[in-house]
Amino acid sequence: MSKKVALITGMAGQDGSYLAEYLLGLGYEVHGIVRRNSVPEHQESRLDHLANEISAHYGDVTDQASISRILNRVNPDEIYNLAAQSHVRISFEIPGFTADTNALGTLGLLEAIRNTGSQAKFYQASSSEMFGDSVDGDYFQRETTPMHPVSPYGCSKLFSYHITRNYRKSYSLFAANGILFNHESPRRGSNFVTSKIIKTAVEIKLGLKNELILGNLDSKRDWGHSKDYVRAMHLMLQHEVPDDWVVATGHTRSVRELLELVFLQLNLNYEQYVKQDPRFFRPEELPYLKGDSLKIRSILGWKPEIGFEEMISEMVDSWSKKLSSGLN
Ligand code: F7E
Repeated sequence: MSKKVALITGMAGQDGSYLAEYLLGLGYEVHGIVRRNSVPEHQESRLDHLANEISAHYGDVTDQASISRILNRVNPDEIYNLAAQSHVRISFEIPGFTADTNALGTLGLLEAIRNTGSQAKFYQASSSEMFGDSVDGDYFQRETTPMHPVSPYGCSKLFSYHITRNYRKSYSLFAANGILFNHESPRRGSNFVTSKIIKTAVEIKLGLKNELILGNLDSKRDWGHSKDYVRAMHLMLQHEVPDDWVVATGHTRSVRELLELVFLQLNLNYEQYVKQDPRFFRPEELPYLKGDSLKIRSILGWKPEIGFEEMISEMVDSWSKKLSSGLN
């Protein structure tokens, strides 16, 4: 039997790199789209170890011609749209770019699928940020919870969520939405709160820094591991019908609890080092996320395998190794 072919947009990101690894392990031929970057070393560092096994194509979801060309060339069975401007606070500073990439980029991909007659199944990386300040009476967010986003990022992702559903119905595309809650790993960018806290705490431990400057410490998030979440993406495209699925751990913790845990692992007291700066607050904050992933657990048999403490230890170890060997 010939190999299944997958195309991943945003392959050089945290999730893209784990998904590429996972699909290679399942015997897929893996293609990915990577954007041009002025520092080539930054472009594919998460993919270096896979360089001989994957095919990387220069392109951009905002460049319709590049997308159609790659689609025709690769002829994928499955497309995973992970390309995005994924930083929520930064989306307030570059709302137009965020909307072009995260919203119109998805529309362009769906149009390319429709126009090229591709039979590919389509995965859209939707986000818990779409819920905004909305939560059900039992303090969970789930597939049926109303969505009231509170950031340009959340608004752009909500457009993509709806256009994916719209193309599913209008043109009978196999187009699925994964509504993923926060997910982290040693490959998480260092300006997201988990990596920022862990990296800086390790720097403090090594005597390289003496303070950690943060924004809101009271917001709560449902943090899982990226490796677990890419398995969920793949499962959604193996189901007989396309649908929308929440992926979450069902536990929520505040940024302050995360701080305590990380500093404790390094035998430090966070209160001696943490300062707050309005620069890192958002014009509108999403205060609370806790996901109910009963649907994907019961229908697709997915469940997370890596616990929160284990993930944090893995990230602390990884940053400790990188920083004590002079890498960062
Ligand atoms: O912030 C607070 C911040 O940037 C988490 C993305 O993957 O998940 C992610 O979005 C919380 C927020 O992630 C700092 O205000 C405090 O309440 O790690 P984050 P996020 O905004 O939740 C969703 C599901 C996505 O889809 C996104 O793509 O931490 N916080 N002080 C801070 N956050 C940052 N980044 N930096 C601080 O200094």
